[in-house]
Order: sequence, then C-alpha cells, then structure tokens
Amino acid sequence: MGMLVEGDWIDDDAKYRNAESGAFVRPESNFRRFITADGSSEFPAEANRYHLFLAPNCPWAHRTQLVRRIKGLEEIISISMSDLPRTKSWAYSEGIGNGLDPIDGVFELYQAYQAADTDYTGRVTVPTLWDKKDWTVVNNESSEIIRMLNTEFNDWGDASIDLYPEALREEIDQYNDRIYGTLNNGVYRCGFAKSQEAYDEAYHNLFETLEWLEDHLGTNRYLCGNVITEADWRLYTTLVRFDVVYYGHFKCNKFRICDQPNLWNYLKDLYQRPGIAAITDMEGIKRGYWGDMPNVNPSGIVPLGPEDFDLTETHNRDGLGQAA
Ligand SMILES: N[C@@H](CCC(=O)N[C@@H](CS)C(=O)NCC(=O)O)C(=O)O
Repeated sequence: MGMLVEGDWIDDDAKYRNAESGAFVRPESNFRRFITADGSSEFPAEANRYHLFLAPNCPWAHRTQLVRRIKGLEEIISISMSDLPRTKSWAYSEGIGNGLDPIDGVFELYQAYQAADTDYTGRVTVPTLWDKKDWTVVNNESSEIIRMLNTEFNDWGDASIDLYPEALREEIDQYNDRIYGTLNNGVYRCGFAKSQEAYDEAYHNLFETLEWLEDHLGTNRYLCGNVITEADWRLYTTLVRFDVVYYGHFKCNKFRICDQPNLWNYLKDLYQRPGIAAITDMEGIKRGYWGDMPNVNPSGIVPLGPEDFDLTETHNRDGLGQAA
C-alpha cells in the first residue's frame, strides 16, 4: 500500500501492517488537532477555510461526507473525491492549487502530507481535513472530524441537528466502542488477517455483534431508540458495504445483511433518509475495493452481483416509531 517515511514515499510497507500473530492492526491517526467555534484552538471555525480529501469506497471518509451533508455544510467545507485508481496513495485528477497540483496528471494525497510536514512518517489516509489558510493537515481521524462537523460549524450549518447529544453520549460511546472494534474495523480484521486463527477470531466477533444488533433493532428503530445519532451513521457506512464487498472480498460470509430482516430494513431506512442515497456511491464502493486492492483481489475483477440487493425497496421501520 505504501506510506511516507521521513517525508519520502515508500511503496512496500508490509512490515508495518500486521502483528506477529497475523492480526491486522490499524495504526493510530497522526494529526489530531481540533477546529473550534469559539476560537480556543489554533483552528477557528470559518466558512470556506477547510477542505476534506475523500474516496468513494472508504467507510471512514464516508462518515464525514454524510455528516457534512446532514449538517448542511456542503457550501462551507469543500471536498476532493478520489477519482483515479491508486498507484501510490489516494489519487485525484485535480489538486487544490498553490503547489498541490497534479504531476503527470495525478495529484497524490501524500503531496498534501508532505506540504504539511516535510518529515512526516506515517500513513496517508482518507478522510484528511485540510486547512486552506494555514496550509496544513488539521486532523485525519474520522471519529474526531465528524464531532467537529457536528458541533463547531453551527453558525453556518443546521444547529437543530445534534448527532451526539449530551444525554445520549454514554450510550453512543458504548455502541461506537463495540461496533468499531468488531464490525467497522472487524471486517478489515477478517479481510487483512494473515493467519487462520486471527481470521477465525475476527469472524466470530464480527457475527456475534451483527446477531446482537439484529436482535436490538427488532424493538428499536435506531440504535438509541427514535433518535438518529452518529452511532447510526458510523454503523451505516459498514452495513451498506457489507453484502457488495465484505461478504466476499473480506470473507465475512456467515450471512448477508439483506437476509437479516431487522438489519436490512434498518439499512434501507437510513439509505432512504433525505440526501443519503446521492452520496452513497455503490459503484465506486465496489470498484474501490474489488478493483483497486491487489493484495486482496489480484485480478481486479469487479463482481457484477449481488442482484437481489435493492436499497430503494420499501422498508418496514415506520411501525417502530418516527425519527425524533
Ligand atoms: N482511523 C482512521 C482510518 C482511516 C483509514 O484507514 N482510511 C483508509 C481508507 S478506507 C486509508 O486511507 N488507507 C490508506 C493507508 O492505510 O495507507 C479514520 O477513521 O479516519
């Protein structure tokens, strides 16, 4: 996959990726700075100052794209969506100017990391939150970026929507914890495992969580009852990729989401919320994983199916109560 080491791009980073047990270990994100509405950090919230580098297949990037739309921040925070296959880092046919421009037709996201820190050692990941004024990376951890979008841009966005309300924080944190470890990242732990034992463990934990969710969603419209929170959108980005990608590509094949009545209807319910389908790029998702991940699928052939998977089909969740 490649990464930057002391400011230089290296192609072979296999030794950084898996622990000795063969388990996939996701590295910590490196840039952890915060935008604040009250100007208490070095990055005050401003309109048209910040930018997000994204890719259509990435579930972590998708989180930020969803919250940007839900909070009504599309005119305030600009984005670049990766539109070229990866040869090194995330690749774009257009840059953002001021030296961050395509070279031989390709703008590589690592150019931005080099501009932010000439000695940077670490991964080059989406989403990356970029400051167009100070010309640096603010943050590359999606869980933190969505919190900033939720609370710090209310002068411009929809302040009536709070995806992390005070009263539900403890509950949301508990859902996030389990769902991140065993499901959001659990599918990667299956797909990138380098030993049978590591895969087996990831697979069992993953499906235990899905079975628990199937049960929970039998009586709750959303994770925390009738309120849609960030925990739902974090779950959504994994569920919507599950049947078309993770089931086959990452060997998560005990069952499909569309064969689980509660999970499937919950997924359709979220997909059918205003504006969400338009920023859920199913073709980009399939192409990005199957077509552009030679370590998992060397032929790069993108499967045509599944054909019995229709997110626009009517869901049956209204009986559980209306979204608050
Ligand atoms: N913890 C990070 C993870 C981001 C991440 O791993 N993104 C993947 C794309 S799905 C990536 O950019 N991988 C490139 C790499 O690891 O070199 C977050 O949630 O923002």
